[in-house]
Amino acid sequence: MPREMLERARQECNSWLIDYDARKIGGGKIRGRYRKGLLPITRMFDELFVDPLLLETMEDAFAPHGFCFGGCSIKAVVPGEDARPMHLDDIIFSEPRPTSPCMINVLVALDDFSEETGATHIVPGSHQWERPVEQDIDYISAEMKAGSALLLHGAVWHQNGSNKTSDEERRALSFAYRTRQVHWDSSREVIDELPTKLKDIYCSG
Ligand SMILES: O=C(O)CCC(=O)C(=O)O
Repeated sequence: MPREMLERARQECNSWLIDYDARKIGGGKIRGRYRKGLLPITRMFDELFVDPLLLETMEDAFAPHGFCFGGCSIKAVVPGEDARPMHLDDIIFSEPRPTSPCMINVLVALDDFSEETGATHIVPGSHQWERPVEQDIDYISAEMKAGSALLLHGAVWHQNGSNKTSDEERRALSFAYRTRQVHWDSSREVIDELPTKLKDIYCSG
């Protein structure tokens, strides 16, 4: 993410985030923060969604069926928040899934991702496995500096790590591209407001 966009995002995203019950380390609930459906709220990231290198990568990953843009959200992992269960994102599409990946999630770090702050855990090679997701399994941590991006194949097993710090939030912008083979509902009003290049790749069913 360009530095200027990163600075603005870090400042402005706090006013977008809303509270929800997240899992607390050791059990119970903690006040988590997230926001789904950012497209109606800001035009700040439109340029990023149509970044030529990203689009080229998606062309390759989703060939020959083509792809579309599937929306954007922000999620914070707050101090004391536990890891989410290990999962894969393609599971939201019903079986049999027409292709793999059905989606690719791009996670841009708005704060540094470290093992302490809850960097994403990834199980290498799991996108090729057909067995159910296991929780107790070796993983690698996607530690990265703010502004860096992680591309998650829809079938790869992953989870956010737990945030073991007392005062360092780990926020991430997350946006997805999906195969055109899967139907997706979207709101016409939002689509009409998008810049042409983004509108062209927005999932319209
Ligand atoms: O926030 C993270 O590190 C992982 C995000 C995640 O699990 C997801 O988008 O499905």
